[in-house]
Amino acid sequence: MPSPPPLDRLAALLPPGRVLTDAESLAAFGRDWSEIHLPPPAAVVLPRAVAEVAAVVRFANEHRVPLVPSGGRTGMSGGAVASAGEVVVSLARLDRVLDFDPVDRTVRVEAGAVTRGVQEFAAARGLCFPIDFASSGSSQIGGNIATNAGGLKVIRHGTMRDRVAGLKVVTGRGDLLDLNRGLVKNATGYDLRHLFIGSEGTLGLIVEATLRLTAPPPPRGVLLLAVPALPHLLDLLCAFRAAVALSAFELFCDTSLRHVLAARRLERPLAAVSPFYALVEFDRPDGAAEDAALAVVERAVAAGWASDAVVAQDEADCRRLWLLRESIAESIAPEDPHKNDISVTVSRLPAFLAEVERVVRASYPDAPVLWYGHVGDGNLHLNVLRPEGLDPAEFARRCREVDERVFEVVAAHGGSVSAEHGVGLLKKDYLGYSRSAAEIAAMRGIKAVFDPNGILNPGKLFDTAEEEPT
Ligand code: S2G
Ligand code: ZN
Repeated sequence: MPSPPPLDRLAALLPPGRVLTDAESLAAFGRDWSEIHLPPPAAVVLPRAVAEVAAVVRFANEHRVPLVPSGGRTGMSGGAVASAGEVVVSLARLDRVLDFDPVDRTVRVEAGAVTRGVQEFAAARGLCFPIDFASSGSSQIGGNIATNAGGLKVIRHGTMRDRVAGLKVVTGRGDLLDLNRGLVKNATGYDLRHLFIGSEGTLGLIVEATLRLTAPPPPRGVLLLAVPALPHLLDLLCAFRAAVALSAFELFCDTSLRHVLAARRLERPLAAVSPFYALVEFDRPDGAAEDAALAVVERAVAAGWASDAVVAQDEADCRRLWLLRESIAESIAPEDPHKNDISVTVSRLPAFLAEVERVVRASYPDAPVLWYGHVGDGNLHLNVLRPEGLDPAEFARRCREVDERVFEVVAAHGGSVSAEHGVGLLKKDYLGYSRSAAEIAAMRGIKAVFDPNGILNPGKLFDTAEEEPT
């Protein structure tokens, strides 16, 4: 545990009331949605200007005080938790929309801007910020970028990486970098933007982003298919993709659905119970698109890829069907599930899912396993619920053992042990299943360039040579 920082010197850097040390603030700002409980931070600072962020970083370098960059704290991998008396730097007060350009179709926001607010800002100007997930109402743009968040519409709009046209970061050295400045083309050497996207606060603090917006989507069609088995998932995806302009292709199992129906007191969307469901969203500018989608449904039922379907009749129906998918995480949260967030290339999904199913079925004979995720982009969220009466520590130990077998399957398929939730603390020990020793060494080298004193989010993502346990 580092020696306590000179908080009086820290407080002198910021206006009054922006350094918090009360127990409630320390507890709240020291954790994220990963529910990892570790010693509280030494303090929380709330800068409201880039210059204040830079001053805190200089202070941290001078006194070797570790910092934890913090946004909406909706992370699932412990990337924003305090673990050893760090100072949490919350960007929540750095939350302004700074600029909007209708010609460039970009909006420039501070890192603490809430994702939902940026979506609403764009919509009010006839455009769209298309990155969306269940936590959009509390996640912040800086954190979305730091974890390269994906969410529900990646098959059409990509991840945060594809939406960042410019990025301002304060590096671990205290330098302010103004990267790419919104340019569409800029072939002037390494695109440093992409080093900071997904770096989980280990290279710099993201303070501002220029985000590329899209034209507003046409009216959408949404349908829910009852899917009897996983092997034909790709047939379904490819058939819809060939017939309509897809914007989402999500999967969830009946156990996931049952948790949502119970939590929200909803009726089943289809008469029959099916092992799996696929939620398909597509552009429906006219009836022809809907007819094309319905033709695929008929073909899928005839081929046995699906057994039933319900088609949204209006926007309210679309939201009703989406709620069944979007509510899964919150519906199972009270049971403190063991979460996985794995991905492979879409073409590998059938073989991958079959192998994962074999491992999971053999490893969790008595635990409910929930399958859901963005299978249209190869991302599966496998959540395991603790069996009644099983000791939490024993359950966690068993899950870690099973994770190794699941990650062996992921590695065999060239996949990722963390598709969109980041590595943080939770996946750090498994990084080697997806990144080679040479890659991790290169990442350590890059960390040394931008954060030579190792003050930024130490222990997250990987250990530097100095942090490695002896
Ligand atoms: C989702 C939300 C977090 C989780 O629902 O797509 O990313 O794993 C997840 O439940
Ligand atoms: Zn997800």
